[in-house]
Amino acid sequence: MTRAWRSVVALSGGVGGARLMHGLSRVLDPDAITMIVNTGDDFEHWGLSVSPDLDTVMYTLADLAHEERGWGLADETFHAFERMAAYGEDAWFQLGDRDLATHLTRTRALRAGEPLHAVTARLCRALSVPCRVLPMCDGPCRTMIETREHGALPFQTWFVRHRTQPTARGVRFDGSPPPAPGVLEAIEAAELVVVGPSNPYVSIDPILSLAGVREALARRPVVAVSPIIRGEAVKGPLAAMITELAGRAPTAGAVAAHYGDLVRAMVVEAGDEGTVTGVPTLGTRTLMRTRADSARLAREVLTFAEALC
Ligand code: FO1
Repeated sequence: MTRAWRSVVALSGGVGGARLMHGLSRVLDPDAITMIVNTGDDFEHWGLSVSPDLDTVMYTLADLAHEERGWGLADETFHAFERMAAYGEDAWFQLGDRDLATHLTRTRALRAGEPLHAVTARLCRALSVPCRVLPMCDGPCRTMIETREHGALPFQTWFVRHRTQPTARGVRFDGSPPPAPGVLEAIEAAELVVVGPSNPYVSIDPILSLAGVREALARRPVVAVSPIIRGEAVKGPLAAMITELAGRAPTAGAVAAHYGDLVRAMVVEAGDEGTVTGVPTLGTRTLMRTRADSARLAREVLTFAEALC
């Protein structure tokens, strides 16, 4: 990577996106990158406002995340969770004891009228997160999964409680608030936009659904990293969703086709290049198991992008 990037924007949701964001935050100047994070997964649980993708990105960027699981904190206990279960409270979504401090702080702030982007900035500062993290919006925009077996389910109910077993026949977003302050400005000022290896349907499409986002991206160079490797999702239900929702085989090419002319180029697993048509494609090792993997992939994406912009 030779170019000194000054303003890169990364769009992400879920664990894969957070890992690439970690890599980007280590190879770029921290002031040169803005993370725009999905909040479609957000929900109320135990009376608390929970923002899983924001917390996954925050914890990952702060080197506090549970490496193997990808969500929650590495150094964690679940005493409160066990006691809540003993009281007969919902016990299908595991909130750890230290993680609870994040949800309590966010919930109190939101109830006091502090917007989500402001409390996110405050939490990131407290955790020494090195770069700017923006929620896609401050207002509610909740991902709903339309399933054959149970009708419309809130995302976490489908993803965690039902373990994505109900067949996803459609995805919709309840709520159309404006993008959070700074989101459109960051995209418009970006030399490059990187779409992380996240689930396009439930992690990236919520961001694209917000007014002005697609139009702003259309004027910028956008490179997407495939979340599908040799026909499989690294994590989660994406392969089945592509089969059901797109009616085609789950390949990197299916992801590229879903994004359409939004992306100028794709980064895919070596060997998957042939599944993508119509855009320049880089094949490399895209599975990120370690922080070194994330930094290497980030460098390769940026070097590849240099030739495009
Ligand atoms: N995912 C699970 O599969 N089971 C859980 O119990 C769980 C708890 C949890 C707590 C905090 C948090 O920030 C994320 C959590 N996740 C859990 C992941 C969550 O469902 C995310 O939405 C997914 O990682 C997809 O983005």
